[in-house]
Amino acid sequence: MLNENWTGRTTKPSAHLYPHQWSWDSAFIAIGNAARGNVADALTELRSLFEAQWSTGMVPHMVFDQAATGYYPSAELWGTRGISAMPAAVLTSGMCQPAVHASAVWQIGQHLESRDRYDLFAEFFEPLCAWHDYLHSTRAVGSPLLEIWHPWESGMDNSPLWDTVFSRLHPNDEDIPEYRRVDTDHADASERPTAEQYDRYVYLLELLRRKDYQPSDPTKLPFRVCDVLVNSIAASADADLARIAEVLGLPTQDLTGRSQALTEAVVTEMWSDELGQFVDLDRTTATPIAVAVAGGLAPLLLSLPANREHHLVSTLAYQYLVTPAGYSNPVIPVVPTSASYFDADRYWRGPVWVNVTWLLIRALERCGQSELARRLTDGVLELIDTSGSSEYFNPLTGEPRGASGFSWTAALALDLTSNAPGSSVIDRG
Ligand code: 9WN
Repeated sequence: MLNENWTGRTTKPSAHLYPHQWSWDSAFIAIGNAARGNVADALTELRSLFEAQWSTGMVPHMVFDQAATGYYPSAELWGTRGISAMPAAVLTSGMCQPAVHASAVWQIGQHLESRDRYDLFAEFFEPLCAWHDYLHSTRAVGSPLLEIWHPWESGMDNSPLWDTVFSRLHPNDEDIPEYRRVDTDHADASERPTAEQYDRYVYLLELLRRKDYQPSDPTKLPFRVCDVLVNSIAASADADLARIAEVLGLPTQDLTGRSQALTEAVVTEMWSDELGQFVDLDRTTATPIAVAVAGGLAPLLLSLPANREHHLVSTLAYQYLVTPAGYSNPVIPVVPTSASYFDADRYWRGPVWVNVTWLLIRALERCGQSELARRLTDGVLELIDTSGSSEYFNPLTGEPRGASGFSWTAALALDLTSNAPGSSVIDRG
C-alpha cells in the first residue's frame, strides 16, 4: 500500500482523499519506511518536505503536487504564490502541523550504522533547528507554550477541542471565500466535519491568508490555542534534537533547556485536576478548555513528576481503553466513550487514530508501562488485520472509517511490528 501511494518523492496520505504531501504524515510514513528497511524512501520523503521549508523556518503543513487534482482547499485558495518566505520551486499551504520531524530523524537514525547515522543527523540538523527556532520564537507568544492559529495546525481538525472557540466565531459572508468541499465525495458526510465547521476552517484560513500567514500581531487572531498534543510533541522533539546534537558533538545545553522549559510550562499550566489529564488553553480568553481528548495524555512522552505520570497512566487505563465488540485487545479512541461529545464515527471526535495510539504506545514504553503498551500494540494490529489500513476506526465495532488505504496507518503498523531498536517487540523482551 505504501508502494501504491508513493509518487517517487513523497507518499500520498491516501490516493483519492489526500493526493498531496502532508507534514506530519510524511514523518510517520518515513518512520514506517525505515522500519521495513526502506531508508532510501524515508529520506527522500523527508528531503522533499524540507525542500519546501519556508525561510522563516516554518515547515508547511502541505506541499502541493501540482499534477494532482481533486483536493480542496486548492493551492489557489491558499494563495501562497508570491509570498517571499516560500521557496520559489514549490507551492505550499501557509500553516504548519505538529513537529514530529526531529523525532522521526532520530528514530530513522537508529536503523543505520554509525557513519550513515552521523551523515543523516548532519544533513537534517540545521533545517530542524530552523524549524524549532520558528516554533519557539513565532509561536511562543508570551509563554514557552506554543500556539496554533488554526485547527488544521493540530492535525486533529475537527476535534471537540475547538467547539467553544468556534461558537464565538460568527464570520460574515464576505469573510468566507466561495468554496466547494470535495472530502464528502470520498468519505461519508457522517464521518467528516459539518458544514458549519468547514465554514469556520475556511474563514480562519482566509484571515491568515490576508496576512501572508505571518501576522505581525498574533494576539489579534480569533483562534489562538495552546494544544497539549502539539506542545508535547514539540518538547519531545526538542529533546530528540538535543540527542542529535550530542551525536554530532555539538553543544546541547540550549536545546535541552528549551525542551525542559516547554515541559515545565505544560506541567504547570495545562494540568486539570477535574479531568485527571492535561487540557488545552484558549489564549484569546485565557481559559482552559475543559475537554477530554487522548491528546491530553501525550505529556507521557515527557519527563513528568512521578505523581502526574502515575495519575495520567490511570486516566488512560480507566477512562480511555475500550475493546471493540468481538475483539480481544483494547484500543484508545481520541475521545473517551463516556464523554457527551463522543462520536464513534466522526473524524477526530471519537474514532481510533493509529498515529495518536502509536505516540501513546511509545510514551507508555518510555515510562516503563510495557504491558499496557503491548496490549495496545496488539489492539492496533488486530484492528488493522480485521478492518484494513483505514484512516480511522469506530472504537466500539472496529469498523473502518474515512479514507481506505491510509498511509500512516500502514507505516506505523510496520513500525510496531518491526524489530527496530525502541520498538515494542524489543521491549517485550
Ligand atoms: C487538512 C492528511 C491530513 C492529516 C490531518 C487530517 C486531515 C486535512 C483535511 O488529513 O487533514 O490538513 O483535508 O482534512 O486531519 O491530520 O495530516 O492525512
